[in-house]
Order: sequence, then structure tokens, then C-alpha cells
Amino acid sequence: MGKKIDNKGLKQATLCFLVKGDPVEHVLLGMKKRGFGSGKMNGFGGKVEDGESVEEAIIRELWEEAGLNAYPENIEKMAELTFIFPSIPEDKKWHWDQVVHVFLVRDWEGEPKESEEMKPIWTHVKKIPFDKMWQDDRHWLPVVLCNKKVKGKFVFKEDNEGLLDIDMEEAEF
Ligand code: 6U4
Repeated sequence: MGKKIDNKGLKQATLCFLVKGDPVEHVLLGMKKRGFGSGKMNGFGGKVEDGESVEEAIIRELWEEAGLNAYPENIEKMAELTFIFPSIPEDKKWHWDQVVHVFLVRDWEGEPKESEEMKPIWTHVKKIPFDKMWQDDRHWLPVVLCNKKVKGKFVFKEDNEGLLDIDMEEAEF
């Protein structure tokens, strides 16, 4: 705990969870149909493009992946997570190693639609299918859904699935 987390030079990506209820009762997950992490359940998101802020990126991804309009005042950054895959060859690391900016979205326009990338599923917070998600999610998602902000670093094992090292601390953004 408490080690300095160095994010320099890594790919920046976004991830968001639409939530209903206060405290949160339901969260929108999706089955990722293609791209990085395909076959896993996750929130919505993707790479931050050149010239875009992370907030602009998540709003764009929500539109592209779920057909929803969200506005800056309804999204809140809750986590900044660094994922490191030491066993991935150097020339592919740019795709795997990344910093993911995680948001909760409390209000939006439209109904989530299935896209080529994601099949949306409203899920009760007590029934989140962590066995079908990235293995880091069980460590930080319950914390974020309880409205706590975190910074974390997760280092993956040789199989690129299990976790070798976890470092998480409370954060303010
Ligand atoms: P786009 O940008 O949507 O065309 P795609 O291949 O879908 O590309 P990518 O690589 O841009 O995905 O973004 C990766 C997505 O996966 C982001 O939403 C962040 C998320 N992600 C990456 N590593 C993760 C991890 N360990 N745990 C997790 N989400 C992760 O919960």
C-alpha cells in the first residue's frame, strides 16, 4: 500500500458504470463482444483519442457503445487504475499496459442499446458476476460502488489473467 504509482507514457483508457439508486442498487454491465477484453463482462469505455479529455472520451464511448447521451455534470471520476502485464512482449505492451480512468454515471438520456461492441445488462450490485470479469474488478469495483475514490496498480501473472501484485489507496480527483 502507498507506493508511488507511475502512470507516465502508458495508454490512457476510460471505463464507466451507469448506476441506479443511492446507495447504488443496479449497475449496467456489458458483455464485451470484440476488442481488448472480449468475452468478459465490464463497464463501457475504450481508448482516449488524441486531443480528447478523459471526460470527452467516456461521453463519446457511451454514445458509440450504448447509444446513450451523458453530460459532464452527471459523470464522476471514481478511480484511476494502472494495469501492467509484465509477460506481454515489449512490442505489444502499448496495447495491454494502460491507465484506466473509471467513472460512475448517475444520469443519462436514452435506453442502453446493444452495439457491435457491447451487450448491456442491468445487474443487481449483489449479483455482479466477478468470475466473468477482469480479476482486478473484485478488488476495486465494490469500493467504487460504495462511492469511495481509489487509485490502484495491478500487476498480472504470466497467464495475463491472475494477479501478481495489488496496490490500492484512497484518492481524490
Ligand atoms: P476501442 O477504443 O473501444 O476501440 P477496445 O479494443 O475496445 O478499443 P481499448 O483497448 O481501447 O478497448 O480499451 C480497453 C477497455 O478495457 C477500457 O474500457 C478499459 C478496459 N480495461 C482494460 N484493462 C482492464 C482491466 N484490467 N480491468 C477492467 N477493465 C479493463 O475492469
